Amino acid sequence: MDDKKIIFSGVQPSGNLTLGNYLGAIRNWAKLQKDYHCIYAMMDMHTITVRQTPADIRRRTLEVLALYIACGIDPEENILFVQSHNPNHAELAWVLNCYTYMGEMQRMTQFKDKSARHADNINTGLFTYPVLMAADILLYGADYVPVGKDQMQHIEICRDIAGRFNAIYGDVFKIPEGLLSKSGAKIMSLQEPTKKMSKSDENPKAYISMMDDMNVVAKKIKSAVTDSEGVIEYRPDDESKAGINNLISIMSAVTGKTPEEIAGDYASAGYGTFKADVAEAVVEVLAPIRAEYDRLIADKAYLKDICASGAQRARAISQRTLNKVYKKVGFLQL
Ligand code: ATP
Ligand code: LTN
Repeated sequence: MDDKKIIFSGVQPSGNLTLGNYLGAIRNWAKLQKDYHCIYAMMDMHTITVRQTPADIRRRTLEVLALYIACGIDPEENILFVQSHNPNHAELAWVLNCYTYMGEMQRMTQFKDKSARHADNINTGLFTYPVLMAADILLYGADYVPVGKDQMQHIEICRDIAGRFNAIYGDVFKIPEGLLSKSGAKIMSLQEPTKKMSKSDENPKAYISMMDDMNVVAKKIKSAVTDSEGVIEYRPDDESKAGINNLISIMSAVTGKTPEEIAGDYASAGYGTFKADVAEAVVEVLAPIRAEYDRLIADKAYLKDICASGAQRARAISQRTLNKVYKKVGFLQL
């Protein structure tokens, strides 16, 4: 094994991936593959913390994989697999549950958000979601976990759990670090720009799906909520500018220019012109990905082969960690 560091990340196949998922996560994963050993998973076990339609999870699992590849992630160089295809995740999660405190889980923002949104189904899986996520990461000895800002709290708790376990049993887990992308770390809803763009938003106008037709993408950007001030300025701390700030961030993420440069370019333009240009720039980035995705999703056998070999490779790595953990906690070895 060379001395390249290990990256682990994943998304849940719980809805059509959005521009937020792409700019905040997947695009960066593709960039990291040159310098790291990368392991990217489809987190299907996490999706059932919220009620789902089984056929949708199945279909979306392959869609997410096709999208990973369409975004430039090489399935030979990296390990791509489905979380539920490697039983080690559930096994380690159980052990880690016994080293995690109720109070820690109660503080999690995502738990608070999702239990408010799904008040009729506050299940214990939703509560211990971060423990399964910690298991995902720790099994592979990941050095870095590239995620959007909203997931940093879960990385912190993963580090706490790993550190606690190591303090009792010695150096078992590598302590991972979260890796935030420079631009696009938090793309906001197009309809309520103080909320993050989320694939599970009930209003489809709030997000740009990677599955949207290009004319729909353009239409959604053009109807994004802004303000009545009518000036294009980047004021990230001013909530009344949340809509414009968000469009500037999106433009910055797709063009590589800084938000200040963009605000300068459009200082004397109207919102209509600006929105049309943002729409064009976004479509330019998404259209080729979409074309490649359409080609890949037609070949289910190829995608399933990748899942099968990915799971095998993933398991070979994670089994070593799990064996060590089982031994340390005192489970009888034969
Ligand atoms: P859900 O709405 O179902 O909770 P989600 O859209 O937040 O899902 P996840 O599967 O939770 O998507 O996230 C996948 C990855 O995409 C994570 O690394 C997350 O931080 C990132 N991400 C999600 N939404 C955004 C966003 N709006 N901006 C930037 N990154 C995002
Ligand atoms: N919770 C993450 C998805 C996720 C994940 C992980 C990301 C599950 N396990 C391990 C990184 C590492 C999310 O909702 N984005």
